[in-house]
Amino acid sequence: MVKKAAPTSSKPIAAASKKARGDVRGQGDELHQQAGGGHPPLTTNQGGVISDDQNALKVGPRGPVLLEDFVLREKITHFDHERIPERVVHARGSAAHGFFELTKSLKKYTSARILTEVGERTPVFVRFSTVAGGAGSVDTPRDVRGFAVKFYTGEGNWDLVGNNIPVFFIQDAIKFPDLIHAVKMEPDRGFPQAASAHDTFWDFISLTPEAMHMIMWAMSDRTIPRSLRMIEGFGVHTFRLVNEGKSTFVKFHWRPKLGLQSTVWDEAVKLAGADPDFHRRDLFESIQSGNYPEWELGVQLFTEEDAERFPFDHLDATKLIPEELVPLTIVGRMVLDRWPDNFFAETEQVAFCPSHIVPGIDFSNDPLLQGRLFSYLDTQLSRLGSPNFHQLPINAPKCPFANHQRDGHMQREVPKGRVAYEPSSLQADSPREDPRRGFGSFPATEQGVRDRLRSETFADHYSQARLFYRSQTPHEQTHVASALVFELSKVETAHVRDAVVGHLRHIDEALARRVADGLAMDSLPPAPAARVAPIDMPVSPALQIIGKMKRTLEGRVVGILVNDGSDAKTVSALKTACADAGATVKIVAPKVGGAKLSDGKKLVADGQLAGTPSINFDAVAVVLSAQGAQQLTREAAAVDFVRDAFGHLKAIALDDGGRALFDAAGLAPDEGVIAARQPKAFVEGAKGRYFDRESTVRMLA
Ligand code: HDE
Repeated sequence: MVKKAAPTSSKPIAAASKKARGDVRGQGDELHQQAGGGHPPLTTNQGGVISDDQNALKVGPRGPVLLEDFVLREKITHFDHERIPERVVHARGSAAHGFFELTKSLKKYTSARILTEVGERTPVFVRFSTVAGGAGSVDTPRDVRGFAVKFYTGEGNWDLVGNNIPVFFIQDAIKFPDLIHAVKMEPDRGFPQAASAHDTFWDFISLTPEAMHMIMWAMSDRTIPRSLRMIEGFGVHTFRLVNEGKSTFVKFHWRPKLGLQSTVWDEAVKLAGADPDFHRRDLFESIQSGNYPEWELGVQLFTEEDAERFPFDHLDATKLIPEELVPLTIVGRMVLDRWPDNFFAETEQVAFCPSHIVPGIDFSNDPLLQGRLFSYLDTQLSRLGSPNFHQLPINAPKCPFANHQRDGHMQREVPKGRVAYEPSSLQADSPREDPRRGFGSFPATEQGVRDRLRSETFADHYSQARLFYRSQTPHEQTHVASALVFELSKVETAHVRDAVVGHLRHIDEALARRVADGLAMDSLPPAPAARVAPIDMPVSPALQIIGKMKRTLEGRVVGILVNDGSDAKTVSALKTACADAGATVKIVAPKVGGAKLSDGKKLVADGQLAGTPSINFDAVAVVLSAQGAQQLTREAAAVDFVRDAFGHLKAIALDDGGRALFDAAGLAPDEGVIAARQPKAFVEGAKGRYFDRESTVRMLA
């Protein structure tokens, strides 16, 4: 037994005694390996080379650590300060670099170069986010998705900070803190995280009729997207395009090349457990594999006179402009082709502000937008801690920029010269205004009473909610009703549930009845008084997802479940057919090392069965030998693999072994269950979902 030295011995610790115990200096038991290439020396932040980064400076091997150890203190202190406040909303996000390319000039309407020069590419950084959850929350709650684009234009940065839904909950920015306090976790209990299904949210909503249109969108499948690559984006507010003193109103839209697609609710719930990073991983993997996500930029252009004829106010952010009323013109495309090098430096530190605008684009009087113009700069100051956040590489314009702002925390620039003011006469190269090239606000004439007012034209809260609901396919209407039942079933306070159902009566009486029935209400609660009776607008199929879904396997993922003995030819034919149709194919096996197929060769798995449920895929194939199937009927993860794929309305290819597993799951085949020996038929089936199956697997509202 080694005798331990007294830790506080007053005697100097002799080198000889160290040696006797085998204590070593400058290294320990770590197994450093050469990663190839030359490793640069590890240094402190002051550039001093560090000799030992594993052992703190001590008095004797078991003695106290010395305060003098500046290497230890610097490392720990920096670590202690690694976190910055997360965003108060939209805390969880994923982002990527890319470019925007104009395909149609808007020269007639705007002087903004980014919208006038066809073929010119502008670098962009785009961050997608959920709204309510914290930075560490999951990717798939029912929530609005942020869609924030920073264009690094030659005329300065333009931030189009949008969402995947074209309207918003409230009409005036002064209500935003209340909305967010209501949806975030409740202050006394600290839950629920990333969920609107609780009393405070629905209490606020039930007392805020203007939210009803947005509620229809929030309860639709828009808030449970399959992939961030398959969402639309909207600037939401009306903006202006300005050219030679003339203003045209504009709404901005992003349209995904892969089409819109959503999950089904049960899938979204299970994804939260199976892969909390589902959307981030999907975006990362698609970019890393060269399948770059792409969107078209569309604009709706209209004049003041057009706007006067709309049966709603274009300055009200709870209203959209149906495409059937003002068609969309596609003017460009955006491609995301580079994942950030560092999550914190880029995705976390990027600071979007709707007030970042370029000459030729201007704001409207939308009171929600006007409030946002203040909020974002303000929040960046507390989140990033310095008014110099624009100097961070991800935020800095890529065009030259100079002014007389000085100093402040973390100033990175070293301005030269005596002059930090204007007017000045002392320095030839000091920056000056340029009335010709500089931003000029559109000189709109404004007049009115100074008061806390709301326009009478903002008073219709139900017509567009009705428009949205009635424009949906029957399947989508069912999803809205079921989502309302789910959310309100989590609301403990009966009068809040009643109040929400009361509002639904103004939207669609049948919807109100479905939801009331789903909540086992004995009778329909009364509808609240409405200041303006809702009108019936012509339905707008452009508001659907299912009706607009692209039948394609591009950008989708197909999972093939195999086991030892699976037929190699069938697996290979399915793989080829799916890959040829543009899908990514992943092999799932009970063991991650793979399975030995019928040809005696080992097929390496991309995922182990227990950790790779069918929830990860858009369609699945199950190819098993008789013996393999027999084994897997006793494995819950395998039974769930087919049961969930079926329940989530996916195409399923089965060979005889796969069919045995399917039968063991107690399922009855339908047209979406396809013979594995018919890969072409499977590819066709896998291009969509089988919504007609839904009523056979789920009791829906
Ligand atoms: Fe935001 N919003 N918001 N918002 N918002 C923020 O800014 C705010 C609104 C949106 O990926 C915050 O940097 C107010 C509408 C996105 O970094 C904050 C109001 C739309 C992002 C803020 C709104 C959005 C934010 C929090 C009501 C769609 C994430 C962190 C007037 C058009 C950007 C931050 C990113 C983030 C305020 C309403 C989109 C606090 C006051 C409407 C995509 O400034």
